[in-house]
Amino acid sequence: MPKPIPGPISEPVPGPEIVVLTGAGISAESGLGTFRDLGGVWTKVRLEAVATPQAFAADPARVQAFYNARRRQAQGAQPNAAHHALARMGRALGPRLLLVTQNVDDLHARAGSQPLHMHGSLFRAVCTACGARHDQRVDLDAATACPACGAAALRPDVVWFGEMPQGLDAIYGALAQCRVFAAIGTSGVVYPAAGFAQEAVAAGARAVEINLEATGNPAFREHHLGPATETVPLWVERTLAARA
Ligand code: BJW
Ligand code: ZN
Repeated sequence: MPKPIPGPISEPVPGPEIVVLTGAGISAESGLGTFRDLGGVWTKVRLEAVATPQAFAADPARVQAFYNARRRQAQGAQPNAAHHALARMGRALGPRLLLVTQNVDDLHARAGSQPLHMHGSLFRAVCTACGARHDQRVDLDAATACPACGAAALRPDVVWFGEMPQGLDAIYGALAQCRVFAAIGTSGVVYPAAGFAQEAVAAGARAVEINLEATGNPAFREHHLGPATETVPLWVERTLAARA
């Protein structure tokens, strides 16, 4: 019997050791409002009127105006010490860190990270006619033509209630193998992100909460409470030092 010829030996590709999930709280000190805190976005505008596919079908101009204003506001904001600390962590860990954000602003990218935007981005548009995605830096309206197919059918590439978040396969793959899961500045009320801590803990990870105040999710065994610009840089330095 001929011996099987061994194939090339391939090194296993290292997966993320640390998964970080960020929410609106990380951008609060950059001047961008959160959703559910006092004075937050959903205390001023009914989410059903702007953040569902039904709202867009009923009143596209209103929804476009809401996101045009949010895009302009994000453009006027600057990344803060928490965004910069996570970018430093990304440079130190490379593929061993997966940074997932629920935020649609671009402050992580401007600090030097390449986050997975699970709720989309204000700086992309998607065509409802052909599905093409495009960079979007300026206001959108009903007349804006899709550069791919020419249809006036662009919408912000953000994930509304009832729509499927983006990148879930990569996220659940990382949650299944990470050692540490950290949630930063998120209230943990919107699913599926609200279930990530439990998912990671069930797979053997330690879940860390970094927030102004504890959210009460029992999956978190470690809490760093205070403003993100203070807690995140400290947590990043400690975490990197512990690995060195
Ligand atoms: C600081 C700080 C400082 C302040 N330092 N911290 C019933 C039960 C369960 C689920 C459902 C249900 N009915 C419907 C659902 C599903 C629904 C859902 O979860 N609804 C709940 C509200 C009940 N989810 C969906 O529809 C999602 N899709 C979906 O589920 O698809 C099906 C599916 C099935 C199975 C598997 C996978 C998928 C889509 C959700 C889309 C959410 N979209 C939005 C809008 C995006 C565009 C936009 O920006 O306009 O995403 S809503 C809004 O909430 C936005 C945010 O990303 C998201 C989360 O908010 P976040 O970031 O947590 O902000 P806040 O304001 O809530 O919290 C801020 C936190 O920061 C607080 O904790 C503060 O303490 C803290 N903080 N300052 C540190 N300086
Ligand atoms: Zn198109």
